[in-house]
Amino acid sequence: VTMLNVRSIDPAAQDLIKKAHKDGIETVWDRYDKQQPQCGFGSLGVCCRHCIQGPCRIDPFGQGPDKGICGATADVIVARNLLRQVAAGAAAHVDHAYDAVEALELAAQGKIDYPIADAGKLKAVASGLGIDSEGKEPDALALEVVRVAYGDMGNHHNRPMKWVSAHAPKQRLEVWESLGIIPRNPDREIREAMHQTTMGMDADPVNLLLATAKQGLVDGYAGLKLATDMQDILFGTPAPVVTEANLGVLKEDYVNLIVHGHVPLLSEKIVQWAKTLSPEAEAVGAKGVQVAGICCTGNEVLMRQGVPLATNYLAQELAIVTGAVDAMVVDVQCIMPSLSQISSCYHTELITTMPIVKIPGATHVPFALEKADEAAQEIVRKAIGAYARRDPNKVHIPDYRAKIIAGFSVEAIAGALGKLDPVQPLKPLADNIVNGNIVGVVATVGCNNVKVTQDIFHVEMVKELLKNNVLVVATGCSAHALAKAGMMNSEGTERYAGNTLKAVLRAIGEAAGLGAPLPPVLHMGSCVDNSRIGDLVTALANYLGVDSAALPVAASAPEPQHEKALSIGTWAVAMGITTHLGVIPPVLGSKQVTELLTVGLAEVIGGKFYVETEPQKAALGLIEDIRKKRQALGLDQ
Ligand code: NFS
Ligand code: SF4
Repeated sequence: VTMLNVRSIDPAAQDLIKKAHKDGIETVWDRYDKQQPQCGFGSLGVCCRHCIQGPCRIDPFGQGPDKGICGATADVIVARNLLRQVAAGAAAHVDHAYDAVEALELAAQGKIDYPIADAGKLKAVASGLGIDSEGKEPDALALEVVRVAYGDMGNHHNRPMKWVSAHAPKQRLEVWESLGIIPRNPDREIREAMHQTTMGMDADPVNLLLATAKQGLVDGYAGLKLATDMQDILFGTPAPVVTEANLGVLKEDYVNLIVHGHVPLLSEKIVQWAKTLSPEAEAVGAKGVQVAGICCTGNEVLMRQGVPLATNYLAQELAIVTGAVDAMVVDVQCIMPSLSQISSCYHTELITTMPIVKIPGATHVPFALEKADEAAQEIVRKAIGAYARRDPNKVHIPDYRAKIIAGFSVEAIAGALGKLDPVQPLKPLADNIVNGNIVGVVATVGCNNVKVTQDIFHVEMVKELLKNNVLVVATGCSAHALAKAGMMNSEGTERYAGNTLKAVLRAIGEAAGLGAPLPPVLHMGSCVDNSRIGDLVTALANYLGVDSAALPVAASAPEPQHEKALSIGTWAVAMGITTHLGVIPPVLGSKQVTELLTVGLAEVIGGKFYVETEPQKAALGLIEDIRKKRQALGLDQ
């Protein structure tokens, strides 16, 4: 889906790509061109470097070697590579979640300056885990919750993780149990995946794919769900906020500070200190400090603090090309190393913060929970200091921004629906799905990928879904794309939603007191917040008394790039959900693995991957899948 010579459909990005060329800046698209042609073996997943007798590669045309030196076939090599990728994605999310658990522990012990913001969520999480919160102070209760989380992280027995058994749909637990894929302890499972895929281990593609499915569950519960729960307790459960998206949110007369990465532990502090230190910005002639977000850290502070979105993954470099970004602070994941070279061409201070993410050329301000306020102040002051060095001749802020309503946690959705039915808040949604006003729900998630014209797949596919009365919920860089395209506001409902969907969104909007329809795409947060989508699916399944695999619900990562997108997708498939990918992952070198992922898996686990590289076709394919599920439930004749 690359439109000839079009790198992006985002007008701000288009504008800045031109400026990058004028300024002599090399971007991700230029480097992509220099990589052409990309290796065919790698693209098909048939190269192996798991031991140093290799590298080995299989000839996909059947004329050269059909086995690696040790005898591994294409099926084995592809399946092993996939398992490692999914395990790496899960590792990133589990590491993120672990940091959040640690933060909650230290907060509850009073050792760090992070007050527990949401005692209500704490109680809800505790009760989900079977902990009685009666008469307990939040700090004491939080420590009990933390103990369960650490219990999962350090579980040395063969019992299932509590975070899984407490939160998964009941029918799903039975399916996973029968397949033997319920995780015990995330670190152990990830370690086992590395072991299982090293030289001379598992040579059974089916067994390797089941292990991959298990990693999906590690990701979904020990990563996404755990991280979101901890972060909501610490920083609050999102509620609707109104702001704007796209690089036009940067302001010429303000200090512009961008937060980029994934973990809100530091960015929450930065948002707070940017307000407090605003007088210092005024002292250097700026009107204040404007914070804006890139990637999932951006989504986190958007959802809870209403901070505007700057842009998504593929345009991170272009933010600096505006010449108006005084500082960009990064934490973990999806951070292009090129940011350092590009910021050196402008006045931008690039600041790394984490011990496992250092980039030569960037300033490193070490972040530790115990000294979070100090680090945040230092970073805001660096941004203010850089403002004076800004070169007005290099500044160009493209004047594009779209109004957005975000903050749709499950709690917020239930709150809005509760205006229609306070006793059973899910009933209005379920009823409208059952009667067909809402044909189904599709979650669009994941990244941008340089192989696809930026944002085009997200936007074009979602247009088609909305037109066909499918409600869309979004997270990650997909949410950014749809926000920038004007699909997260009430005008978007009038413009894009089919008639019956529009009527439902109008009714909910009126009842919720918005005075306008609910947006047709609900922003549910960052990539770890895919747990919120999981919670919504679980709640709907429980409400209707069916397996999540039976629901008229589908998922899509239209432009996936990261291993995390694969691990999230694997979790969705394990939930029994058909999961579309708009970019082909490196598996086509094995017929058997490809067949299992797209067909065979469905027989055992209920969900499957669906690959389609054309947006309209993908939308129609997902709708067809949803229609089949409706029929099976007896909703459509
Ligand atoms: Ni998700 Fe978020 Fe974006 Fe992809 Fe990267 S930011 S965790 S991985 S690129 S959506
Ligand atoms: Fe080659 Fe086997 Fe070693 Fe892989 S593990 S590099 S296929 S010999």
